[in-house]
Amino acid sequence: MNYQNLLITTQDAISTITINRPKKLNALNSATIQELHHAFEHCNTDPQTRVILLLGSGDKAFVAGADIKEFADFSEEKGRELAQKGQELLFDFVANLETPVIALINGFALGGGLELAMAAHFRIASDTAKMGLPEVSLGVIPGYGGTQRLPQLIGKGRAMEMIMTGGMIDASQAMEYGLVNHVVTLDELVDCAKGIASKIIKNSPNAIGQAIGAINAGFEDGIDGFQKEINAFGHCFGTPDFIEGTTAFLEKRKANF
Ligand code: DAK
Repeated sequence: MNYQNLLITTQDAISTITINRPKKLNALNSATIQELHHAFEHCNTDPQTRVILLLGSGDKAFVAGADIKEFADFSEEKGRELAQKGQELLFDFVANLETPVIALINGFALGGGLELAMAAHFRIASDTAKMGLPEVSLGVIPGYGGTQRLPQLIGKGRAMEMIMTGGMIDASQAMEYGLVNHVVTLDELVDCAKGIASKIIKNSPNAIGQAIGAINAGFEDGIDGFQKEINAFGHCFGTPDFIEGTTAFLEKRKANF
């Protein structure tokens, strides 16, 4: 696919998807959401890709939210329909990918931008990053999973405050809240993510995909996460990765997944 709003590179089993609308602070319009869906689907099925990094172009923003111009005249029905579609196409889609997705928050991550970063499996921020869910200042609420994922990540009280005030927190506060796993300088951001990705790549991709599914199950209503873990655990025993992992250990060599 010829992307208008994304740049994608793949090197050393790491694919980097860069949202490339710097003049609009990488705001998510519907075309970008469609392209992201396609890019994530492509990377997830690409045998050359073992980890996906997601970042925003430029040094100012990861994503400054959903494109306000686009949703300014939505009706109730359209808002509901697009929230559903957006979650299926992108936010839930990313959260449930078997391939690990790391969001690199390199500046503003606001509204839909923070929701996208929260859909990733974990986040690393630059010390210049600012994060918030300012939707209530526009008369709406977070519509791409923010009311669910923010309290899961930082706790209910903190999420209530962030969503009600619509304010921004900086990277160090995000670190204290557990919203991001690491804070580094902007210059170090990509290298830091690649260093973590290179550790992930040494492990079984099948087991990692199963672990993501089991962890996510614990946060889904009506699903028994422990049972999901039992089934996923059993599934691992029937895979070539398990044979390679255990054989390599017994032969005192590194596994080659
Ligand atoms: N949408 C569209 N354009 C945006 C944008 C956004 N979210 N954020 C920034 N831009 C554009 C600005 O309009 C400006 O464009 P030009 O005027 O140059 O053409 C350009 O990016 C540079 O922005 P600024 O000139 O404002 O830059 P500053 O450094 O002065 O300020 C800022 C940076 C991040 C503080 C400021 O740009 C800002 O407050 N941006 C808006 C933040 C925001 O409120 N984001 C939206 C949150 S609400 C939905 C589901 C979910 C959502 C919506 C619908 N459905 C299912 C339908 C989610 C909603 C949200 O994300």
